[in-house]
This record gives sequence, structure tokens and C-alpha cells, in this order.
Amino acid sequence: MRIKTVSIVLAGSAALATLAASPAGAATSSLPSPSVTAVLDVQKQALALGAPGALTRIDSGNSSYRISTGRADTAAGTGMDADRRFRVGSVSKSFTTVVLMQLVAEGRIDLDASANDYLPKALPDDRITVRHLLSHRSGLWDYTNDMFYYTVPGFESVRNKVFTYQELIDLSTAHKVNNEPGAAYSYSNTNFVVLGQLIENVTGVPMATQYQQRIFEPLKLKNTSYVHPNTTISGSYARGYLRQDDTTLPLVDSTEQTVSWAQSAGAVISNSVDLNRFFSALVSGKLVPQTQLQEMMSMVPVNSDGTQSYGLGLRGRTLSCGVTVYGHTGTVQGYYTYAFTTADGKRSMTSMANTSNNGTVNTVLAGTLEASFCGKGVAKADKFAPSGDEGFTEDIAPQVVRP
Ligand code: REY
Repeated sequence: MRIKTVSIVLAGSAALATLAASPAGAATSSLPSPSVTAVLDVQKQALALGAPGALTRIDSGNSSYRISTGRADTAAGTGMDADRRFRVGSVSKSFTTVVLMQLVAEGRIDLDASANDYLPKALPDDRITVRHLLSHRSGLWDYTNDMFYYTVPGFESVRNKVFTYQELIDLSTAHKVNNEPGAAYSYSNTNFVVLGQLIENVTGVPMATQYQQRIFEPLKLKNTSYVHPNTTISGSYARGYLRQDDTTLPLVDSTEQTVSWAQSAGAVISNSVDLNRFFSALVSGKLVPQTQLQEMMSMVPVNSDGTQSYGLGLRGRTLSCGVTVYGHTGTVQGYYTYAFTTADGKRSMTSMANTSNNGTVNTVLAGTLEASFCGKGVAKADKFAPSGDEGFTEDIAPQVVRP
């Protein structure tokens, strides 16, 4: 098999491009070819808007494209490259869902049973099912709304903290719920913290072991780990830089943290090759049986024009060329991630910018989906002035209205 690899690294004004071998034929024949130029254009916009660096990896049939720009470490001046590890934030929710769905397939958990049947301490409403948690329809308040209302003080107050699941759940249940169980989509980290607790309670096996045995080892994901509550990232990684609420102040290096505030909702570390392999394997039926996969991929629209949808622990994005891609987004201090694949798993893309609390960078980075799956750039007018649903940042506290 001949493998095509395209690596592009852009650091400062110098561009280096290497092209090895030639393609052995496009596997995703109906899609336009990825546009490396459009990916680079998006990455450069992300840098202009304040991200120190950005990376993208596209795996398409036998071809892979590795594109990176800017810095992985601003103090050391190290250039970004597409293989670096990073904190994937809520992409972790798809990993947690795989563990849960394997337990469903094993007959140990019923999706439509009350979550309270499986929990050590009951949630306030018996009507909340496991499915409601997986689809963000439980109504449970997202405790991160309060925790990170003030971005850097909030972050520093939890950076080295170790929470139990129950402590985080109690922060949520001190609030009124957003909606009756099942009545509405309301994205909340609480749902996936409850699921971590539920999995550990049913199996008696820690999440770290579950991820390792059910996903990382079978897929040989050598760059993926769950080290909670260790604060460091091993191997070659990108440092994360958090923007302050006062944007005139310097970025805060947020690389080292326990991520205990997220755990099973967001504490996985990975890289682009592994995330592409994970989502491709998932939709190809290599992680969960067809019945459970279909449940995960049954998408319900979550924005007004239906271009964004949520299944079970899985997001859908319908792009301008008509294709719907499946995966997840992630936001954790210092890192924005997009990791998506086509329904057949034949083209996958992961992008990361090493900053956060900068919604415009996150919105712009979504342009790497158009570039990778539709071969397109994003019109100039849309680039810096997100409006309507395009400006809606899925992951961050939609309930919080800033003064
Ligand atoms: C938490 C806020 C983001 C991060 C979040 N992440 O819920 C989960 C996800 C795991 O869905 C922080 N924003 C930032 C603020 C805003 O502090 N005041 O942008 O890094 O991925």
C-alpha cells in the first residue's frame, strides 16, 4: 500500500512543505479533496486572533495531512507540530460513552432505566434516565457555569484540586434544574460526571482502567491517556494558554492541572493521530456493536438550522457540501479541539488551537471542518464576525449571561 503524507509546518513567515509518495486512490470518493491551503488559512486566522499555535491532521483513505502553525511553547519558542499531545476536553465524553455503551451491550446497564438504579447516592429526580445523561437532556445544572464565571480566578482555584464525583454532583444539585428530564437539550458537564460515577459504581473498576482496557489498548492509542489527578502531560505535547477576561493581560500558561473538575466529562489527553483513529474505529463498529452505535449516531438537532446535532456522547455537524460528520468538540483551559469523522470513518480530522476563553478562535477553528471535508475556505465576511448560530459556542455555559 502506498501512503501519501503531506506535512506542512508554518512557523513565523517561513513555510516548509513536504510531500512524500503519492496517493493510492481516494477512499472517500464522493467528497471533495481536503484543502490544505484552506486549513492553513484558518490556522493563520486563529493565530491572528490570539492562539499561540494550531494543528490539524486529516486522515483520508491512505492519505494523511499534517498541518501546523505557530508555537507549542511560547516561552521556549518551540514550533507546533501536528503530532503533539494536548488536553482534549469534552472529546472525553465520546470515550466515556463508549465505555457505557459496552456495558449496555453486556446487559449491565439499561439506557432507559432511571440513573438512580445505578448510583450510590440518588439524583433529585428518579425520572432522569441514563439516556437523558448521554444526550444532555437530564436538565442537571452545569456546575462549571459558577466555577469558571471568572476565568482565571476560577481556574486557579481548581487547578490543583482533587474532587470526588459526588462533590461535583452536589455543586450541580444545589441549583434548580434547567428543565424537566427529557424536555430539552441542555449541555452540562454534570451529566458526564454522573456517568463516570455510575460506571465505577456498577463495575467497581476505575474510569482510568475502563478507558485503558476497553479503548486505548485495543486501538493501540499510544498517545492517549487518562492520568487524573496527575497534572502533567507526558511525551511531546503542546502547552495550553488561557486568555484572561481582561484581554489586555497576558495569556496564562494552564498546561499543568488535575482536570479534576471534569474527570469523565473532560480529562483525557490525546493527539490528532489517536483521535482520528478513535472516531474512525467507533463509526466503523470496532468499539461498540451496531445496535449501540446506531443509538449513539441518532442525532437530534441542537441549533435552529439543524447544522449542529447531538446523539449520545457524539456531536454531528452538517457541512456546506452536505456531508454530516460525527465526533466531538472540546474546551479545556488552554485548548480548543475539534475531532470529527465521516459516517463511514474513511475521512477523519482533528484540529487543536492551544488557547481558550477566546470564542472567536473556537468559531474560526471550526473552519478546518469545511476545509477538511468539503475542500473549502470560509468566506472572509464570516471569518471574524460570527453571527447567529455560528457564534454559538456549544460547550461553554450557555446559561451564563455576562453583564
Ligand atoms: C469550561 C470553561 C469549559 C473553560 C467546559 N469544558 O465546560 C468542557 C467541554 C470539558 O465541554 C474556560 N472558560 C476556557 C471560562 C469562561 O473560564 N469564563 O475557555 O478555558 O469541553
